[in-house]
Amino acid sequence: MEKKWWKEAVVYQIYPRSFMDSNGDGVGDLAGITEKLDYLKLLGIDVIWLSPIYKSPNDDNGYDISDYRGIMEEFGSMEDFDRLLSEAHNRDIRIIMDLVVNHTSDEHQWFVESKKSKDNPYRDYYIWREGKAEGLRPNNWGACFGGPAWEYDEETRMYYLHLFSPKQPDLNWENQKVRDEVFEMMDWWCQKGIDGFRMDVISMISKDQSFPDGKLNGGVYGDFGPYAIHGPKVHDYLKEMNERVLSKYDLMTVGETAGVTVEEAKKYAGENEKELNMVFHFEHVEGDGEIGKWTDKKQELLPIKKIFSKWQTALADCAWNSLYWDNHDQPRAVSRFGNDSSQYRELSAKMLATCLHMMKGTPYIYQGEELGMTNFPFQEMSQFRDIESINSYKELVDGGVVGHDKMMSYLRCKSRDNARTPMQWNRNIHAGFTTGTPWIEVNPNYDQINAENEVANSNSVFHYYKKLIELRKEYDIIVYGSFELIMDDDPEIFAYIRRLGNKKLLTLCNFSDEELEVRIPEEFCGEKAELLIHNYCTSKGECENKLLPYEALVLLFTQ
Ligand code: TEU
Ligand code: CA
Repeated sequence: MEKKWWKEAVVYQIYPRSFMDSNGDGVGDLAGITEKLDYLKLLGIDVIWLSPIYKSPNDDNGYDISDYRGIMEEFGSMEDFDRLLSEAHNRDIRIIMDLVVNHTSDEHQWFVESKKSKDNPYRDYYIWREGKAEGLRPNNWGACFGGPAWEYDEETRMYYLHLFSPKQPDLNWENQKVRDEVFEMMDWWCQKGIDGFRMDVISMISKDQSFPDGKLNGGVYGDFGPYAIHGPKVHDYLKEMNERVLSKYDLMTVGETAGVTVEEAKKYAGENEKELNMVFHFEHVEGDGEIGKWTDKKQELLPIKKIFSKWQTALADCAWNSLYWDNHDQPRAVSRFGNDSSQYRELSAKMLATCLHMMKGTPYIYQGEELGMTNFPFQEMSQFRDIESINSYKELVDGGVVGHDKMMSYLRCKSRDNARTPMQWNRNIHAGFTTGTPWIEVNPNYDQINAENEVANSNSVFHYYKKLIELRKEYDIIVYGSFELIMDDDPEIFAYIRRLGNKKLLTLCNFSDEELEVRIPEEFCGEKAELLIHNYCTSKGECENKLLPYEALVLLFTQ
């Protein structure tokens, strides 16, 4: 496998709104990020993925962009961005930008023009269709944040497509001019010296132009999935993007591709496909829902393990994996996959980190994950800011599908706002995130869980992540070794072997709160082993046959 810097890197995702507020307006900003670069350097990460910082009316916290070449006023200015980029580069930290080009904001100048008339030069920048008949939408598709995917416009008496909110109209990628604009804009950022892109819902940019009705699946609206995800021309468009922009620079690219299968991923991220470096699949974070994405049940390990193992094996020689437990759209990893009780929070956060970082692929850390930050104890709807949470409540509770209490339980478990509460820096008011009033409440557990404590305590979750990152730099086998799942059917233990040259790496993780018997494979017994990392302080023999609650360890064998 070819060596690449982005295969050896660890990425840290920043959700700027919630990272650090430098001027007391309650909203995180670019200067705040710059202030914290030394913290990130100490952690040891190589790349920052910046969630959107562009001009935006914030219907979806920046994922609705009104100017791709301007900075959101709340976040600062272009000078602040340039300073952040150069200060990051001074510390050997690269920055990749969120590229949101499936849709724009309805306040983007292109859409403002597009709406004006049927013969406006920007009309075909978006997807306009006549209704099927008077008062009937072009088809039955539903939007991701609730309601129909078509919005009627009085002015020209036509509908425009929005797969997300009505304030996020979909761009028409069929139009060469749209592609030209997007590629020029990307090139402009590359010229500035950025290091790559995370591409928002990039799998949705090509739509079946016959716009057929979707299956209802028991709901009111049809599923656009088969006609708008991995659509007919998506790979042509990405090849064109690669040829015209990506191939001219030394970039890292990762596509957000919900619903992607292994076969499809090989097209997006295959080593010889000339599209992207890697994709985010969603199989381990989706599919647990009872009503849509909503559930309040804990996921079982077995299916998760099978999913990871499938991806590890399937992409082994032909593409590259991304590795993540959470991001700004998902609940907190330790609350979801670990155990956030005071007894097991730290142990299970470290266990999850071990399990993920020792697999093959590029690991992504979501801000606060390195502190073991938890979900938020939401009590009432007024505490939510996320359009998805608020709309889902309206649709499901006001619509009589579930009761208030059940919905609150769903939201506490899966609301995107769990990930969006402010970063917990210290024990000062609002966790040191802001001197003003934070745009969303700070988790009340910040007096115990905060960066200052974590950095000061060498046994913390933070220092554990730091160690994992150091190990990746030291041992090639962690980056390039092959992967083999062992103890396949064990419902509580996630164990695997990596191999490279004369080295073998054994990772053992207990996902339960019980002490478990474990049988270490014969081939390891009696061999000389080095304990690379361990989340308990006790010593460990290589053939020990017990795993303590949430225990995780990594053993290196050299032949
Ligand atoms: O998310 C795309 C996506 O697939 C979401 O529908 C995701 O499944 C959902 O948030 C889970 O609850 C991206 C961004 O990451 C998200 O923040 C944006 O809201 C969305 O695109 C629209 O740009
Ligand atoms: Ca601010």
